[in-house]
Amino acid sequence: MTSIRNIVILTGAGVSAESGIDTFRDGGGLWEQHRVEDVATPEAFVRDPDLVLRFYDMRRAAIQTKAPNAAHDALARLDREWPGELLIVTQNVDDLHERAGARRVLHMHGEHLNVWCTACDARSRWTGPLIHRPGCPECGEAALRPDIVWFGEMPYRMDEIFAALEEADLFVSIGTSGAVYPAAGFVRNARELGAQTLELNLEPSQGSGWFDEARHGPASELVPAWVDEVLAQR
Ligand code: BJW
Repeated sequence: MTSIRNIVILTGAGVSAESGIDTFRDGGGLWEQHRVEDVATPEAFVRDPDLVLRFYDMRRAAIQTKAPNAAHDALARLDREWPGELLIVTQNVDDLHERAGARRVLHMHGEHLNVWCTACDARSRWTGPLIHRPGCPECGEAALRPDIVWFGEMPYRMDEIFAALEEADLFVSIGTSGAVYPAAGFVRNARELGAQTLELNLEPSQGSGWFDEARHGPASELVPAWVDEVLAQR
């Protein structure tokens, strides 16, 4: 590994799989149990809000019973100890990076434990259900929706992500299938901007061929080993 200072890490559902949170596209994953267009689009929310709210109430409750695994712990250690710039861009809507202690985390697809008021535009922390149409903590209107980026909506904080990619010496993608854009395109953006690129995933992702190096296996093994390696060459 040549000298690196600035790191951007993209994480996906595979990082949380060993914590017991379902991925989307693996066998038995969420999209085998639910049609995307029924639960993860703004049109679905207009068509059948009860179905969508129940789906997210169930998952919001479930993530609160899960705990970070060795991959989250290792990334939190890297965040604490890495002296250069570091940004963990996560597609995950759970809070396991933060519960492991990571601070430099950006949730590009939103967060289960936030709600977004479509009346006053406020975002608030929320741990309970939404199915009974509670009022917004800020304005009182019963206009809350999950603060999740659905298909067709713009992911969050893209300017910050691209600014970090421009400065990155190393881009690492962990536990993501490379099926969903714009995140799936970050490896190509990073390469064009001059970064080295590394994939850590259970199996080759859809974009595996774009990475300078790919290592395959469970995140709970690959990530701690890679973090040891990168911290050793500080
Ligand atoms: C392990 C493991 C272990 C398992 N260890 N690994 C046609 C072409 C191109 C793009 C489009 C198109 N038509 C539409 C689009 C755009 C669309 C899109 O990409 N669609 C594709 C399906 C084609 N994208 C959007 O709409 C996005 N918005 C957008 O593009 O706005 C316009 C724009 C333009 C330009 C710039 C910026 C913006 C919004 C996408 C929103 C995604 N939202 C979701 C759902 C949230 C709701 C919810 O949570 O219910 O976010 S989709 C779902 O997929 C979720 C995830 O964050 C995302 C990515 O999934 P992820 O994390 O990769 O999970 P999996 O399951 O796919 O993969 C897991 C991987 O882990 C696997 O590889 C396993 O092998 C591995 N693994 N165990 C290590 N133990």
